[in-house]
Amino acid sequence: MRTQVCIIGGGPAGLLLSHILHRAGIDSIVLEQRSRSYVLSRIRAGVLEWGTVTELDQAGLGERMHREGFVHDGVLIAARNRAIRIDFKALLGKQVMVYGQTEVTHDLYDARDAMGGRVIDEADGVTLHGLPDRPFVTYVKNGTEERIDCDWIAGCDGFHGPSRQALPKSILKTFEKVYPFGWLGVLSETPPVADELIYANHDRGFALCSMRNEHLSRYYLQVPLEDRVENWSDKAFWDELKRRIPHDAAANLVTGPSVEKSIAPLRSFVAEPMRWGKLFLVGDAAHIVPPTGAKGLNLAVSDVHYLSRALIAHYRDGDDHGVDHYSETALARVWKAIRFSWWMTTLLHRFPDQTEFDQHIQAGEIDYLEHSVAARTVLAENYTGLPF
Ligand code: RFL
Ligand code: PHB
Repeated sequence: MRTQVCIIGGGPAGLLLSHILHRAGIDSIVLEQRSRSYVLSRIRAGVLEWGTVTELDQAGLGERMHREGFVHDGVLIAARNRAIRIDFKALLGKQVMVYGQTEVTHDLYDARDAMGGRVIDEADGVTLHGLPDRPFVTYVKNGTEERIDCDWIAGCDGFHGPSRQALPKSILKTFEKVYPFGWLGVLSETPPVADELIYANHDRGFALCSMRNEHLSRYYLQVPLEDRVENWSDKAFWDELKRRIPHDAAANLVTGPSVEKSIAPLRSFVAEPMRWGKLFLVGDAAHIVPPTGAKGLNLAVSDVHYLSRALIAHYRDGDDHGVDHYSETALARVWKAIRFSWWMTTLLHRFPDQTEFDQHIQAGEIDYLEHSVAARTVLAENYTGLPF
């Protein structure tokens, strides 16, 4: 087989890239290791920056999002039984969209199907060859090895995929910070506790109240890294959540059976460069942020924004400026999101080795947020998303 762009990974980054390229007349094939039902059952992100909303709109993918998503004007940062409202709309005239990654992925698969896009699922043993200059990809489907020749490879295969590993050690530089805790997440078919998200700093650890729609809520608790889902009955989860959020929210909380429960570790990670010859790294393949800033999916979309424009300029105008500068352009935005996500994580969590000094700094920072419009504006500007 032959295509212009071989895309490894059928998550949001890979599917969106394939879709935007297709609309510009550029051919691609997406290779996904998992089954479609598996990809569509993963519960992940919930908050879209407005830049992400606009990108999806421009790709003709926004119809259901605008019908079923929820536009939020702000979030609440809670500590010591008080809630500070970060009013994006009043501070900056900006908003975010609450619309689950599962739904975004659904819309992307539907759009790929409608245009006859080639997405090959359950592709095993995907291997990159011929880099940096003469790329091709092999994989195994139904026991048969297949080969795809291509002009470019887009590595959209997440943190554990093979694309980043294809860069030689002499070229690849990685930066990592692993946090000493994880997030225990619960999805429940209950109404959200509040109209907006609540990020809670508490002596017992961080908690987050999020949502998918009027009947579906998503909650998270900071837990020790070595903790297990089996240690948490639904009752234990709800009891602990009530302790960590403001009393009035706890009094409003509607509990019910969990429909999903999982633990995710938190890390910050960046791989540089994001391009090596004919290989690009996109989304989680190149960088990971802790979920506290709600940035992971949004960064995947901004990478796709830069790369799709670069490839369109390459094929349409023979202009390689975007391709040549993809890595530095994407990384400039990535590092700002890495910084913000690290800052939100540091502001809101209890660290096992936190000294009294550290706790006073944290309390001072939250107090500053409460009393400074400038501080709230900085948070709002980063949370709603820096420009592409
Ligand atoms: P994905 O979604 O991981 O997709 C990569 C795809 O590549 C496939 N793959 C392979 N395919 C072929 N061959 C191989 N060898 C392969 N190896 C892997 C995988 O099966 C998969 O389908 O990466 P992508 O597309 O870059 O998208 C990134 C986002 O999924 C991720 O950043 C977000 O989910 C992060 N995230 C959040 N982001 C936000 O913007 N806002 C949020 O509110 C938010 N909350 C979250 C999150 C992530 C979380 N977890 C579980 C990590 C909350 C949580 C709890
Ligand atoms: C979610 O709804 O899953 C969610 C929302 C905001 C975050 C992280 C996760 O910061």
